[in-house]
Amino acid sequence: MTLEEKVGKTLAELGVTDAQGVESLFAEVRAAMEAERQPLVSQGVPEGDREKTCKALRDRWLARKGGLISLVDENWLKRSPKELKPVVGRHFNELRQFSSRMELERLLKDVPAQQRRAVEDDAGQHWQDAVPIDLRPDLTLPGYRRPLGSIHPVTRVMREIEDIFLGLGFSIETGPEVETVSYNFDKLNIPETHPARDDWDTLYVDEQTVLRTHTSPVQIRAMEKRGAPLYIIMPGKCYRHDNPDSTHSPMFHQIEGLAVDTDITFADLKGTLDFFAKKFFGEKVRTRFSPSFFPFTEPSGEVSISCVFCDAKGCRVCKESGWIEVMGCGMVHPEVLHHGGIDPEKYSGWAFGLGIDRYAMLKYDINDIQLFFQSDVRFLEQF
Ligand code: FA5
Repeated sequence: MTLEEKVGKTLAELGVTDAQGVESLFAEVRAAMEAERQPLVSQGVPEGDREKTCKALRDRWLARKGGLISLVDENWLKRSPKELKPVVGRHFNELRQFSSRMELERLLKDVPAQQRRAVEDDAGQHWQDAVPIDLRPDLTLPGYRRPLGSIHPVTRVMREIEDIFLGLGFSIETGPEVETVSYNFDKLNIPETHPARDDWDTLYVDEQTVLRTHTSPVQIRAMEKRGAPLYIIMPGKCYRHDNPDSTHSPMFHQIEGLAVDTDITFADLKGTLDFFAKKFFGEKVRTRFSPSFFPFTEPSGEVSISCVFCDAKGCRVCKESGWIEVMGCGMVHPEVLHHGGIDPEKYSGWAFGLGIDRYAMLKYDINDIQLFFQSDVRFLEQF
């Protein structure tokens, strides 16, 4: 039986004969009233229809003639049996109070205006959501932007250097960061008693194992693995017992280069490294080779480039010298070739090693190496 049908009958016709029956009947009416009002309050009504909809609801419930409350009054209260009248009267009064929410003024206040938007579906039909406008996704807004990471400046420079040598026909080799003392020192012609060992002293894992101090041990590993001829570069992390300051980090990156073949001369080394420096720092850059010492190369040298900041005129970066030292290099020591299983009578080679972090500092004019390792997004997002 619908609510309209129920309020059209007397309590006796509805079979309600006691207070409990009366109570549940009135509860049903209140629930029905709320069920009609609540969706409008939460979802709103398009502005153009709001007044009309609210008025229709008000009239349905509160109209003097034919409104549901009037019918309750007529058929349930006025025509109730004498013994039920007090209880029906009490529930009716409560219902009257409850139904004040259906007054037009109150409805217009509680029911919000809905901005009706026509949405066209795939079939080209227009439809309107039943979902309140403020809960619907606004499809015209741009999507969520997930912050994209960027390539770390050290990685960027590493790749740039790799690309230059890959273009020259070199290939990439890698080796372990936790290295044996033998590969890190002995096979590179740095015996335990050699004073040069102190320069590269490092973090020992145990007596025979170190965190490698340079990428040079990969030279030996690659010679052993691949033999000659060999044209390789070896990038990776290195570790030293260095206190952190603006140019030193206990962990840093190097890239090593090695060419082994018949008839390799110092001229090949000079030509290749000059080409590399011009590719990396710019065509205007000049290179300067000066003597140095590394136990694993003979002769050994240092490569400097004309200062890219002052065009070799002298500035704070080049310490007024006009030159910046950028790598160590030399002809591979015959003893090292021998340790790598390559015949030094037949083959010769050159090698170089450079600090990638310092190259990144030069490239991007960064004055503190620590910035690379602090993971500060404000710094990193600039690259
Ligand atoms: C070497 O490590 C040699 N193995 C390089 C080499 C290879 C020479 C092959 C000849 C032939 P050196 O100790 O100078 O060399 O280090 C090379 C570069 O590593 C330095 O020029 C510097 O750029 C970088 N470097 C060294 N220590 C640190 C550190 N603590 N923090 C940042 N960079 C460093």
